[in-house]
Amino acid sequence: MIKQLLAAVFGVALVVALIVAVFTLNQVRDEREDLTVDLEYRSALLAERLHVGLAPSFVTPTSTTPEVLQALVENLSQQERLEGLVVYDNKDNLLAKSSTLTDNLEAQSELARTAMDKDQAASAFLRFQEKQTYVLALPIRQNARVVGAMVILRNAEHIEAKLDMIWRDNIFRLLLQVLIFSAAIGLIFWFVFYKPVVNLAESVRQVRAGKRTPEQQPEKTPFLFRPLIAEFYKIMRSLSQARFSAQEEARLRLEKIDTPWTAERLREFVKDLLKGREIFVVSNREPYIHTRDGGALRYFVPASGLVTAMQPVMDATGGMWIAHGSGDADREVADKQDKVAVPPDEPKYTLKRIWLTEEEENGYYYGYANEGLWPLCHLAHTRPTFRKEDWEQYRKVNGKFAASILAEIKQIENPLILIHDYHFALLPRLIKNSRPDAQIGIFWHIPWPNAEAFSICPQRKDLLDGLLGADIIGFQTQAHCNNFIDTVSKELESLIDLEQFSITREGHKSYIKPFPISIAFAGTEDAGEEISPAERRQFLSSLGIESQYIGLGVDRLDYIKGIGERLRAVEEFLENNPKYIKNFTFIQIAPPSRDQIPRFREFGEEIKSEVERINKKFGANGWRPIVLLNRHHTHEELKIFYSVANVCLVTSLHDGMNLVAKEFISTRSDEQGVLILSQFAGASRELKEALIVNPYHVEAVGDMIKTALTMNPSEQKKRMKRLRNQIKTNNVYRWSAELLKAIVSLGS
Ligand code: ADQ
Repeated sequence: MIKQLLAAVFGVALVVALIVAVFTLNQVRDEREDLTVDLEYRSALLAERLHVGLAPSFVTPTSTTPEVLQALVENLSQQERLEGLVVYDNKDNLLAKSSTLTDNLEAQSELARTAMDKDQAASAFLRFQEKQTYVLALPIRQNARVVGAMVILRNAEHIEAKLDMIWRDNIFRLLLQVLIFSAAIGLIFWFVFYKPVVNLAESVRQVRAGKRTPEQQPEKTPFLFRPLIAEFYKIMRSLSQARFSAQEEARLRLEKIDTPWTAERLREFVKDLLKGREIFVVSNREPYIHTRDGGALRYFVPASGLVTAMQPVMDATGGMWIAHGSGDADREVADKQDKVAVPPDEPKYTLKRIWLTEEEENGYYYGYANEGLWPLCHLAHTRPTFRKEDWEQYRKVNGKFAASILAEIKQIENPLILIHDYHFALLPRLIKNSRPDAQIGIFWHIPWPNAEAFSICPQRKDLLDGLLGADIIGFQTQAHCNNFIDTVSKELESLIDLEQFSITREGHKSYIKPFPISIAFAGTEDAGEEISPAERRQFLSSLGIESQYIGLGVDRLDYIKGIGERLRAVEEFLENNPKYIKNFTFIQIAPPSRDQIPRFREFGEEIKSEVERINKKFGANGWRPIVLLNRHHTHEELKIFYSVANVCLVTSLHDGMNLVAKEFISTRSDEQGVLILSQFAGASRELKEALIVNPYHVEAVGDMIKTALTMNPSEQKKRMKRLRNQIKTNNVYRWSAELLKAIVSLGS
């Protein structure tokens, strides 16, 4: 807006300046002419008078001595206040000159000669003795014969001074005009355009946010915008009606269980379920991260299924999300209580940020959570590291989050709290001890290992006790629930009910239930996603790929994802099926993850050198069997990769669920493409129509790539259809609904 205003002011200033310049040039030209004519006229009269005084000195035989002539010249020059007077005889000899003339008189004598030759006055403006000077030469006649010449020099400085003054005055006037015009434009812009547009935008925003219904168009609207505002009010009323109908429809749909879950349906469901109660969500990663990008304040939503799952719930309840403030501009936008209203463009709920010191983040997040619990829960043969100092930080940070939550729920009866993931195993107990009336659920996104594997953890009893402070402990699969029950029975004194799948400890009962997480796919948003063969070719050639067959892997660069095994399976496949050489390319998207941790960094290096090794082995004539892309890709970008792949490989060594498998399926509205899926990913329990593999069995995975690439289109279609139906029915909106229903229905 400011830019447009400045441009308008600049434009007007330019036009005014041009007009003033043309006008001033004219004025200066006229003024110069007038002043010159005046000077010439006065000089001519003066010259006549001087001629009378000087002519007698030329009577021959001369009676005037050079001294007398000199005295006469000095005298006349002073009398008439001349810059100087010079007298020549008709042979160009200088006879006398005023003593004030010190510079070279070449130009003057030239002018005198011209005057004598032509027998008429000659004049010029000259810069002489650093002054603008008017020089007039006149022939001196005796009896109609030219006997000499006199040259008068007159000061002409006043002409330039006058012209300078005209320029100065006009420039001053110009500045004044620009100032007045700018102020006028600014005021007009503000009151006639900006204010009405801002008011209109605010009305539209409020209607869009559902904060008010569009009443009649206000009587007093600026004349200029009247037609536009009338149209806007019509659109707003339609929007409001459409929203009302959508809500009604969603409410009706709640009754029918066979329709897919959508964000709208979830919103309505949650409103109905919670009846005005607010929800408190806790996670390590925040849903909005603010950063400074070269001076500009920006925010982004981190790529995670969690935000998709929770956003409609938060929209509906207007609750609070408590998370670690990790953005470099997070503090700037938070208020004194560390809170910020989000989504930033259309606030619906509160994000409360918890600040962690570097020591806390290193110990709690990188140390205990990611070097301890992550490898402990994933059976991927990376040894967990349990450092005493990390554990202390983990406890401290869980305590810090607990204190913050307890302060927020102080005034709320039966507060509803949903905690996410392995970063907060101690939190349910810390809250429950202070607030037994709180309804607490925790969802463990990663696998729960078997009891024996878990038993190596020195802090296992504290972790289990911490988790058992929750009313509901959710896992991705039934197998993880079973492992958890076994672990508790082995480690803690408690009462286990296998009918209800509950654990009672010190009088408090926790239910253990599977809630397989999913993605937003509702099966209605897929129209138009298909990619034509020409677009596919063009996209691939932009990556330097000419192959006909494409394999794809999309993972964080994490040792649990089985990327190394997958690359060796590709190697095996090419070795056994040489006709695919130059005809098949495997694209691996793997941006670095948690690379402050040495094992994660080393893993990145291992993958890079594996790719180099295999590419060296098979690569020829510009073709490489593996293309490794290690920058972060947005979900939109990933969709294109999913669409062009003939086969997608998800070969995790162990994985809670794996959303990449589901995202690949949701993108394939063409019902083509094959998913190869690890039996150790939670997703394999639901996605039965995928080609299920043991990722450690590299040869078998290699053979499965061949099976996938040779699968006929009708078989692909049959499998993909079933896979898509499975995700459509069990999408993330349903996941949120089931989880909340379970927590709420238990009571405290
Ligand atoms: P993650 O281990 O991070 O999550 P996953 O479920 O595969 O694994 O992916 C999460 C999201 O990150 C997906 O939306 C995916 O698109 C995105 N993603 C993954 N790799 C990416 C890449 N290379 N570039 C861009 N985006 C990428 C943890 C558990 C999982 C569990 C989820 C959700 O480890 O088992 O499924 O939480 O509960």
